[in-house]
Formats: sequence, structure tokens, C-alpha cells
Amino acid sequence: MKTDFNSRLSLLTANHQRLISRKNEKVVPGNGIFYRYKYPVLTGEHAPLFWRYDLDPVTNPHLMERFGIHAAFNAGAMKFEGKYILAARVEGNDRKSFFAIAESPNGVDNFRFWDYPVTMPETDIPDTNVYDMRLTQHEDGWIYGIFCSERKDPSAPAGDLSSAVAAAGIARTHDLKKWERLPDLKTKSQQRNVVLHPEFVNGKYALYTRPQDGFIDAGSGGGIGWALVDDMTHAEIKEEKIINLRYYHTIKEQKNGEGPHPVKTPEGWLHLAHGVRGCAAGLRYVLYLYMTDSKDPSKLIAEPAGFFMAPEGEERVGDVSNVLFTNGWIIDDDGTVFIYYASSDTRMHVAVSTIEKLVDYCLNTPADGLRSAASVKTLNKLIDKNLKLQNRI
Ligand code: M1P
Repeated sequence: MKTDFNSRLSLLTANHQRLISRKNEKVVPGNGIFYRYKYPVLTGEHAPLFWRYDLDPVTNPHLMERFGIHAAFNAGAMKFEGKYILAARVEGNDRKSFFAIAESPNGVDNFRFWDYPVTMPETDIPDTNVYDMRLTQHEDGWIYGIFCSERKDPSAPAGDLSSAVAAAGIARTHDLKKWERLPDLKTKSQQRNVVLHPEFVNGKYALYTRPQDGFIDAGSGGGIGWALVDDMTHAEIKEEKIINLRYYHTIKEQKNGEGPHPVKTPEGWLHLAHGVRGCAAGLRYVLYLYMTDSKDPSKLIAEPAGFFMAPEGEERVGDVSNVLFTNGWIIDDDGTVFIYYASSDTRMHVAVSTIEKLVDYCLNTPADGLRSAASVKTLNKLIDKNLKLQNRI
């Protein structure tokens, strides 16, 4: 049967246009700490039609998809030339991910991909898959992108086609278009979730790391690490210390990882991270916040108990369900914070807060007592206070 190419193209174009120009809506009343927004800000369907279809009626008379894209998630973020930029992990139906830049005029909707994805140069050992880029505008003048470079484990026995090795790929740019690839981070263990601190510390570059025993298991890795390196063009970790530990029976007992680079506030560095625990449904990924000292970003000064955000509603379902992950946020000059988070390895969302609220949350939410009895004690203190306020006790 003949396809009406032109009417199908009009329909596809109208649907795509509607999706990318849809106005987003703040979900009220929220929890006072942040507001979620109703619609995802970026999905696989936001990819331009000219990425997914051969638009030539001669070579594609049925106007069929030729390059399926099923997800856009785990995006790095920054403000660039007045635009809200996401450097998304875009994943094709072939399970390969790559980076693509999308921009919005207001940070909450109207994100549009640039015409071409990022052509990331490679090192001598080609990457099989690249993902989860953190963007850092460093005080040395470069914009750095640090991401996971995944390759097949060369020591995997024959027939094992899933063992992999994770390393931190490093690239830098001035315009987010032309990237210079630098050698991968040299380190004793596998690494994912490596993030560059935006300032020099003692004259050196500072990295947040996540040492891990295997490709999936953080194992003896201990938590989020910290290391100083002399030179990003030959970055090597010689010493690494754990600055944000994992604990038994918490939201991060299995693993954790730094999100975007932390933000400097008058009260200290504000960090956003992900924590993972295992349960009958598999791994559950949530987001949490913590703060470190303004003079020593490796010194923990506050960490509220539990998660800051956990998957809700449709966020719970996707390619890898029950996952919230973040590697990007943007802070406006007035202190508004746009938290870009991905749900279930499928789509990007935004939640909005302010520096003032997030610092208040960190400094005034009780820390994890690590036992049920400690939680009840904390709760009773709050109940006592409120009942006294209401003259009920
Ligand atoms: O599938 C959930 C996440 O799994 C990994 O997270 P982590 O680095 O903590 O092990 C990453 O592959 C991440 O991209 C993914 O979202």
C-alpha cells in the first residue's frame, strides 16, 4: 500500500513541534524545598525528525524511522551565552549513547537540540560507549566535560560479552561544539561519576571521584572520593581520599556518586549526588544533598538524612526503572537553582529551588541517626516543639 508521504510528514512535524514548544507547569504546592515541573524537559522524542527519518520520499517512501532514538537523559548542564544548556546522554535503539546539546531560553521548557550531536574525539583506545558528562566551567578558562568511557573488559573470558571497564574520559572546549579530547584519567581502580571542581585548590585541579571494584559494584570503593591533580592534560590520581562515605541501611548503602560540580555558597560548597540501595525490585537510585567547608571542599559539614528526591509516578518507569540520576544544575544570578534530573534512564526533568532554600535544607534537616530509635527521637523533638507552639502540651 502506498504511504501518503507528505501528510505523514506534516503529522510528524506538527506533533514534534507541539512537543518541543509545550509550556511547562510548576507543580504546586511542593514540599517547600523545591518545585517539580509537570512535563519532562527532554526526551528521545525531542530529537529532530531529521535525525530519525530519511526525509527523502525516493529513498524512504514509507517515511519510516531509520535511526531510532529512545532516550535523552543524564545531562550535564550550564548557562552558556544566556541560554540554559543541557549536554544530554542521547541513546539510540542500538544502545549506544552519545552527547547532544539542547538549549532553552528559560530553563524549564522549549529545549531544542542543536542540529548535530557532539562529535567527541577519541583516544588511541576507542570508547565503546560514552555517557553522563559533567560540565565544569573551570577558572583556567576552559569548559571541561568529564564522562564515563566504557570499553569491553579485555580480560573477560571468551563468551563473556558483558564485562566492561569504566574510565573517566576527559575533554575540553570553549564553544561546546569543537571538543579537544585529553587522555583518560589515570587511576588505580575503575571510575565513574568523576567531576571537576570549578576552582583550583592549593594550585591544583580537584576531582570528585567514585572508585569502584568492578563495572557495576562500587564494592570497597567506600563512597565519593577527592583527589588533586597537577595537570588536566595528563590527569593522574596518585592519592584519593573518601569524603562522602556510604553507610549500612541508608539510601546510599550500595553506591553513591557526585552529581554536577558543587556550588559555592556563603555557608559552604553545596553538593548534589545520587545514592543507591538494593531491594527486591533491584537497585533504587535517589538524589541527596550535602555540604562541605568553603575553605576545604573535601571536609563534610552537613548532610541531611535520607533522600532529597526519589522517583515518583511516571519517573519510576523506564529503560532502567526506579532511578533518579543527576549530573547537571544551573544557578541563576538571583540564586534560582534549576536541578536537571533524569528518571529511569529515559528522560530529563527539571525541579526548581533556590540556593537559600537548599542551604537551609542542608543545615536544618536532621542528620541520619542510622537506627530506627534515633529517627523516633528526632521526630518526637519536632512533635514536642509543634505541640508546644499550638499550646497542646
Ligand atoms: O542505570 C542507573 C545508572 O547506573 C549507573 O550509575 P552508577 O554510576 O552509580 O553506577 C550509570 O550507568 C548511570 O548512567 C545510570 O543512570
